[in-house]
Amino acid sequence: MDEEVQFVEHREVFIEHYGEVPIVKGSFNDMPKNVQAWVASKIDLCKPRGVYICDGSQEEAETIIHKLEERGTLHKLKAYENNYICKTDPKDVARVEGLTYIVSHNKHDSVPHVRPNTKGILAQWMSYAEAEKLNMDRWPGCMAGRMMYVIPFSMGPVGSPLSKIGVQVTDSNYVLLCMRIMTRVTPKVWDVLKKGKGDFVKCLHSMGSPRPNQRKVINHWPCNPDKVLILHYPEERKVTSFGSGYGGNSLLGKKCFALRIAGVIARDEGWLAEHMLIMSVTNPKGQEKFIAAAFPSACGKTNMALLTPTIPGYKVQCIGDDIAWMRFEENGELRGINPEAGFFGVAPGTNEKTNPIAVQTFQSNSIFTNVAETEDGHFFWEGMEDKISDDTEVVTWLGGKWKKGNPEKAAHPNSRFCTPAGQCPIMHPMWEDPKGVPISAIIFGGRRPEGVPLVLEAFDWKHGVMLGAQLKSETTAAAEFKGKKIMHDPMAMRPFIGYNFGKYLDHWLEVEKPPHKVPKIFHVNWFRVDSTGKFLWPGFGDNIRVLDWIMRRVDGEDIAVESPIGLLPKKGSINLDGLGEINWDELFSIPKDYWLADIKETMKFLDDQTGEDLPQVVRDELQKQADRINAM
Ligand code: GTP
Ligand code: SPV
Ligand code: MN
Repeated sequence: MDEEVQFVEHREVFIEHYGEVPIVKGSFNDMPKNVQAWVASKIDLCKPRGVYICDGSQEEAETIIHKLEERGTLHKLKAYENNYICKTDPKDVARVEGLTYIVSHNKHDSVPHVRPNTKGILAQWMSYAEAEKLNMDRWPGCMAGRMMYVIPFSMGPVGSPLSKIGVQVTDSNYVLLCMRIMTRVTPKVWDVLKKGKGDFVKCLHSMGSPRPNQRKVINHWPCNPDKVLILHYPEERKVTSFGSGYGGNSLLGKKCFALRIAGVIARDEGWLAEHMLIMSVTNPKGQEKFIAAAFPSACGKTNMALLTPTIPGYKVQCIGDDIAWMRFEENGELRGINPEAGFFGVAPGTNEKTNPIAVQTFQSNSIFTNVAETEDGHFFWEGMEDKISDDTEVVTWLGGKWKKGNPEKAAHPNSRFCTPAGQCPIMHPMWEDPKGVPISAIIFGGRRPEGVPLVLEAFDWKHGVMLGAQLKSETTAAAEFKGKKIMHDPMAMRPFIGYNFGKYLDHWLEVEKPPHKVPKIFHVNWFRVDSTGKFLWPGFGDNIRVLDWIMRRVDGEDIAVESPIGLLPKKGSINLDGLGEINWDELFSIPKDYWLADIKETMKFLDDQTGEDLPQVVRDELQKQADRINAM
């Protein structure tokens, strides 16, 4: 028995009170012993005024919402049923990648051997000693005067062999409300833990704003921007996140657990935890395929997962919009689940034309963060201008007055809707199937205004892994970066890697072994522009045309031609009926100068960033690609 467990048993007399701290809801005793021990140690550390053990019930949601409304953190959007708006401190609006670290005993378990004078961007490492020092300056007493919520949750359907369990401790009830939407919050996970080995991922979160307030609280959104620190301890399956209440920083089931920690578990157990949507497409012949797609943050996963086809006879159904856990079955088939239970989607740009399914999904029971509001209680953001008249009064995310034509942004570019996936009208009947769905194709993509064709197919798995490794995209508002520049985002995982990226590529290469049947890999780009800056491809619902081509390729149809960078569609093999003018030649051109410069830059980037850890197979694939481009 470890020390923490002994400690709790010693104190069992204090159940319903832990020391001086009342358990205001739930029972300590109902939790598995190892959870009790861990929570106890966090009470001792954070010194909350009470402990609230969540049960996931509707009544619980109502109580918390009521509290947050009273305090002013949440505000009801009166045009809808059970929709709320929340505005954060303007200093807490996106993931903070610069303050996100992996802590491990051996540095190179976490980060690759970069070449001299290179700043690694594929995860940041911190030593245990440094982490301990920074933690001591943050955690002791950080929940003084606040309630500590204990959230039992499952990533994936409760009890599925593909699912994993977490417990999040947080002092933010906004986080609790979002976790209830994004994950499966239920005390049933206690039973799963008690029946099984008892392993759970430990997720500790605090806004870092003890009472009395040291810092002026803005928008009823306590946080501590100067002390944000998000640490992952893969060896202990543990996350600690301090100072921010926003999205991926605080909903710890999401990026911290389901990608960074799960990535390490997946490596150890032989599966894949990826920043991917999963969707199903059924063609007019009634043939269905499941497709997984990895695009960097704010590059179109939610939109594609909820796509409304513009060509007749096609049906799209959604499994997940952000994260995929995928495992090879004994028969070699790759099957995937969506570990999440909700969508935390980018609001701006979402409207009845671009994403009608998302709009239908978040008509009720949803939380909108940093969007604007119209005078009659509707949400509003950029891309919804058609919905309001010239004199509709809008209150911006910053609280200012706004009318159509005002050049300022009404909503923050990273404003988000948080909505239950179960409400989505096109969820696939198998979306919660414990066995997952069979994956037939994997797609990578990014925002590439220049040079990169609409779609191409990898020659084989190894080439596909290289295509994933060389993924790049224009920066977006999902993280703290300012301005637009093309940035490498290998496998769409740059901000979410939990271990040495070279080893991660090794892992991807290793899964191609008998009896595993690896899917075909593709690369797409919806964002290429012409010389006037206009998108060459209409995107959104019309992306079904590209998915149709991909499905036909999976079936082996002869509709591809070789190019130096992969297999391109034969001219005319993508259905463009009813689209009007599409400049095929420009959309698929591969300018030699561009690609020569690009492959050179990519080779240097991957060599600088992963050094000796870059798998030789990937080096060879890069070299072969460079040779093919040279010979163009
Ligand atoms: P995260 O939740 O950050 O992981 O983002 P995501 O990958 O789910 O991106 P999302 O689908 O929310 O799209 C982000 C932005 O890209 C939105 O503003 C969309 O309007 C825009 N977008 C999505 N798909 C397309 C497309 O096919 N073409 C164009 N031009 N824009 C798109
Ligand atoms: C992303 O940035 O990829 C997101 C949003 O999905 S967050 O939850 O903030 O990570
Ligand atoms: Mn994402």
